[in-house]
Amino acid sequence: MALTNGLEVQKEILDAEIKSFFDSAPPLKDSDDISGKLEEFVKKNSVPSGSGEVRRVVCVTSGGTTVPLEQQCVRYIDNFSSGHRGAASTEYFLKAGYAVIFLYRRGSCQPYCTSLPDDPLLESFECTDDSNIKVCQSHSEVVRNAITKTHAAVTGGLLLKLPFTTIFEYLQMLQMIAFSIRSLGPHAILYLAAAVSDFYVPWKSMAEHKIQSGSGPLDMRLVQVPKMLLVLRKDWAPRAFCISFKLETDSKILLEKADMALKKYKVHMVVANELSTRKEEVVVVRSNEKISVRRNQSPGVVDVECPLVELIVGRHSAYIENPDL
Ligand code: 9Z3
Repeated sequence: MALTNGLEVQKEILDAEIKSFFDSAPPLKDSDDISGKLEEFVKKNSVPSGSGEVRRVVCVTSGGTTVPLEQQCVRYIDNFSSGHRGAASTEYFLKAGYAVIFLYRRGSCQPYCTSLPDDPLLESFECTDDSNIKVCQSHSEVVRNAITKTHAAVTGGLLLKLPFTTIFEYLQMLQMIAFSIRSLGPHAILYLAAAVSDFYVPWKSMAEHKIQSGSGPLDMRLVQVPKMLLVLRKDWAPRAFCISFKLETDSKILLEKADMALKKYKVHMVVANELSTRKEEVVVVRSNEKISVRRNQSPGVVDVECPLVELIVGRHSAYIENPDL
């Protein structure tokens, strides 16, 4: 009884922290537009296909959130995430027949675009005369692939791309998405590959204008971002198949931390990865199994996300069959 009360008190504190985070966050500028797009997307993908199959929907989060230091933001804290994991995974989920809500950091990697050159516009095209531009032969295949596959997925209503920049935008949008996919029950997946800031400056205590230099060291207090994973699991979308990611730089603590996250947040799966080897290997951690997933070295298979998504689709199918297991 005492323990139950203790947990209840902890949950109440967390709920209060989360409420305060959302209440004080700057409101999303285009929230009506986003909810309209989400509603339409989920509605379209809720209709069973001709074969009677219900379409599965995955929300892939991708790239890193920023932490603004000024309300009229000149400086911010950022992180390393390129968004490659999220973009590549989106391609494999689409290939597996899922509809994808791609919640991505503005300017980060995009599905079907990961093989484009670093400066796609300048390196892929050339001007043939004053009025004509053509794709360079060397890049025509990847440009064609990027354009046709993206357009097919978006116009077919299978890919909804929603950009974020700050931690405030990311968490507000994640909550909106979780609420909108609730109705899909176990057919939905939350695949949380975005690198989310652990600390932030609360909007109310943030300087309004550019912080001035010249008066010695900068003294600034960052507070912990409330851990939303638990409420995401319990309250926002309790029946969705939930996959979080754990990143560490020290391989000695990685699996232990992934295990802790699995138990603490009650997600269905934690994908553990180490910064330096994240493109080669990840470990899928579940309550009853730990599976190492490696990038296939054979030519033509380039991403670790290919076998990772394949494994997830299998586990998701089992979950749909029996969500209580
Ligand atoms: C990941 O661990 C992703 O796999 C990466 C992918 C960000 C490493 P890239 O975008 O890299 O392809 O360059 N994402 C989760 C990172 C994170 O913030 N995890 C939190 C933590 O480790 C838990 S939610 O504490």
